[in-house]
Amino acid sequence: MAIRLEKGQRINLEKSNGSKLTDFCVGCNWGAIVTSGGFLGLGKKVVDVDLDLSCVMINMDGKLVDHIYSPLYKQSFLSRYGMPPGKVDSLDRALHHSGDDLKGDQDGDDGLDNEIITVDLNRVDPGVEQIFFFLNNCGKEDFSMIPYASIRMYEGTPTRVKEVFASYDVAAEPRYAGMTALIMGKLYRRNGEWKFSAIGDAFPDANLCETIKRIVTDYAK
Ligand SMILES: [Ca+2]
Ligand SMILES: [Ca+2]
Repeated sequence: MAIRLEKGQRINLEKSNGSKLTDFCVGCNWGAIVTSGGFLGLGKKVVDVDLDLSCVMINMDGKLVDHIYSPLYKQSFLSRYGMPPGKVDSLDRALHHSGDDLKGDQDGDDGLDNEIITVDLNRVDPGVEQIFFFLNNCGKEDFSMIPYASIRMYEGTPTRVKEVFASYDVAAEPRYAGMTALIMGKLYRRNGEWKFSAIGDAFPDANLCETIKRIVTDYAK
């Protein structure tokens, strides 16, 4: 049975059969915004939602050592924040991003994740102590308008879910008004073992560079 994570919850990566979860996907599923405007609800309009699932790797000194975010971010924008170009693989090749989804589910929840980062914990560079996963919205919408957004850890591949280990859901709620970034959670080492902490904090960050700065300043130490 998959664990339904609560905000602030910390879990061991131990499966029900006692073995460790080391090879898995971190996937994010979300929907486009459907408005039923117009006469008699005709003229249904779908507003694309471009969320970006990204992650940053932090060493034991709390320093940013690696990142995965969309290569579609313009370098002229990133360099204003001193950030390197986006990429889909971590330097140690332990993590890989499936690619940038620009729209979200158009016809309701398809049950599949729109952006996925595959993780092989056995390959993570020994210098990496924490891996933060976060979401940014590239459009004008905030998380009170996006119908659903969830993050989950599962075994399988980006196109085939074998077994869900844990999930964390963010529903469209008024308290997310103005919030465009979500720090979803982190993998972290404790006494040589990897654990996961569901953070679930929302922020009105204008872009992912602001969120990365926030993670390094407020969360990584
Ligand atoms: Ca995206
Ligand atoms: Ca989906």
